Amino acid sequence: MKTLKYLMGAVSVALLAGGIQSCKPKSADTAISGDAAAKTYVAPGKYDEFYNFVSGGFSGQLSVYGIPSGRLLRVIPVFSQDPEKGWGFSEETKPMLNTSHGSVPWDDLHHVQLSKTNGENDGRWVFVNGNNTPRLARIDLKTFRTAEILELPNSGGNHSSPFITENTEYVVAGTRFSVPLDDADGDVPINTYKKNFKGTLSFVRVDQKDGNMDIAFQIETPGVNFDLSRAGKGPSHGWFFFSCYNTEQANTLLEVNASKNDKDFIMAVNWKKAEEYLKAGKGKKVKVKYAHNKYSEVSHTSSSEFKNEVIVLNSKELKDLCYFIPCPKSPHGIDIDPTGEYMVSSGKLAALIPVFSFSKMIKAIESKSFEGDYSGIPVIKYEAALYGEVQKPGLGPLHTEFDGRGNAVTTMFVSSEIVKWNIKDLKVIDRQPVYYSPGHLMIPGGDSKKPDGKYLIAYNKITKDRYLPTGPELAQSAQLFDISGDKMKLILDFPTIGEPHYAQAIRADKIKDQSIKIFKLEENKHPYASKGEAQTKVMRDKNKVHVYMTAIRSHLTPDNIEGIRIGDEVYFHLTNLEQDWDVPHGFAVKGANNGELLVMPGETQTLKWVPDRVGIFPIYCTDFCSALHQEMSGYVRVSPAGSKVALIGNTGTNMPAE
Ligand code: K7E
Ligand code: CUA
Repeated sequence: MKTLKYLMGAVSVALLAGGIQSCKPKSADTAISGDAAAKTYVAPGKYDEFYNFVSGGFSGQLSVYGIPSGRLLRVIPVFSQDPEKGWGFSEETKPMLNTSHGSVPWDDLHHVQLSKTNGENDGRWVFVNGNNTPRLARIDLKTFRTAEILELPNSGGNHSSPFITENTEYVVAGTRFSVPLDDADGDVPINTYKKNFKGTLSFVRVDQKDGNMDIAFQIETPGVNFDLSRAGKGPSHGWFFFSCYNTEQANTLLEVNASKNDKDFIMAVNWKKAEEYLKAGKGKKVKVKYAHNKYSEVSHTSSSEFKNEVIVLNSKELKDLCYFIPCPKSPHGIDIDPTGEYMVSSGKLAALIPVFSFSKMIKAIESKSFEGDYSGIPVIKYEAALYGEVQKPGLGPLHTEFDGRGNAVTTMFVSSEIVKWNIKDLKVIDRQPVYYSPGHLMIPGGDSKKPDGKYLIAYNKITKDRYLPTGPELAQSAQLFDISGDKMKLILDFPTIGEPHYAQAIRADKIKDQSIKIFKLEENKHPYASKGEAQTKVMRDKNKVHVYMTAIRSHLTPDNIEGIRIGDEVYFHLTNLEQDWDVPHGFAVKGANNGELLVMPGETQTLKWVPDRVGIFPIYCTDFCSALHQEMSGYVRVSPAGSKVALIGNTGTNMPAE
């Protein structure tokens, strides 16, 4: 971010010299309207109007906030182990973090996409991206849990991801960093970037019944950096648009070397055409290795499958598949308005916002209004695709959302403001300061055909003086605006977890009634489930000991276990027998190296424990479940290797004293 500021220094000096106002934020107090508290107050016992799904950035998780209250409702673990939920610690969830590199228990999550039907949020799933070790995840909105994680081969930095088509046909992911493809010899000098490095765009098919993802095909592109993308909709359905930077193909000191070209590109991809090429067998099979992890809410277990092939279409060889549109200057985003006709791109180093017209782009392609090609791909003339430019919008435009009333709102990173402008006449209507340096912004449904233009949230990168100091690190600040009137009004600040990038929100009534409350015990297909205390037991299989255990208020069965020996691997398979909403039980054993469990009603989860010394080890429930929660405990006796102590597991029956 320092880099951007440094570069923007030059731009802003030039702008100031030209008489354009630099928009220093006013003081915080002046920006708040008098009725703000009433607008965000959700009385105790009342529900919020929207669920807001917010990326957790470097935390690798997704958080859910109620809007307008800004209350944190839940953190959904996705790409990182989570001690609050046991995610990645239980034997059942460990496979979800598998990749071709082994277990990767921490990633960087940037973008959030609600599933869509007819271009509107439908409340089935949320898709998110793992930015570092390229992965996509699908979260099921019945359970608010991660149901599937798919690794992406031939990718390095899964940033322009995950963006979805109008009916969730595809989840699409473009690589940020170009790299040699996985089947090429990657042991090449870095300065052979231009020759050896390639980009890829992955089109991942989504099964409409169960949401399962599968890589349908990838498109190999020239080596540039893909930053963000959006699907067309309505008239532009069938096309996908990606913003690209580093068209200079620099491999070092990108802050200078990738900022040389006056224009970079938007890449327009005709994915309907790609489907035709795929059908016609024009793809090339490429050897790769990637993990595909799925969680089942029936067996309460997950599994990893390793796959080793993808089909790649070549953007250079296959005609009419990809086109470039020049776009000033290192664009960070591309956003398509609700009608599907206007494409807004924000060059973060540009002093204007270009708006492209889909219909003009199609005409330009038909009439071959090209200015040449880039690595064999036609480059459409800028003016031929341009609808117009928003002049003097502010400094450092990044991301745009739409209010459904013909307006767009764009974040200005450098001038720390959000700017509302009209899509038709491209005139700025309103600008409001934010504190400070906004990245993404979010209007519920703001990327869909039907935005819910009542609220807007700016996700700011720099918090500085907004909250009480908490040492060198401060929670990132989100700011809620009422945008129902002509002027956008700041009504709430709230802190977020991790660094929020994109977020999406949906009306609560589209989700809340489908949210499940318990897992039905009789439907539990976990191989080690105990569906009643009568089914609990302790079984030895060589050095593996399986403890079939249950939890119900307020005891564990068994709670006295003997006959464990040094050298054993002990598996505690804990089934929560409760069939009541919101009564989890937890499990912990002293000395366990890999954490604890948290088990939902009707569910079974497993903790693996390898005792390292002889002695008595307490076990207990970690979730304060009842008045006698403190009594919900027991002991495990560990004896030396070769000991003759009998293997037993009891609750409430004492053996005769020795
Ligand atoms: Cu933060 Cu979408 Cu990764 Cu812009 S990106 S801010
Ligand atoms: Cu169960 Cu505390």
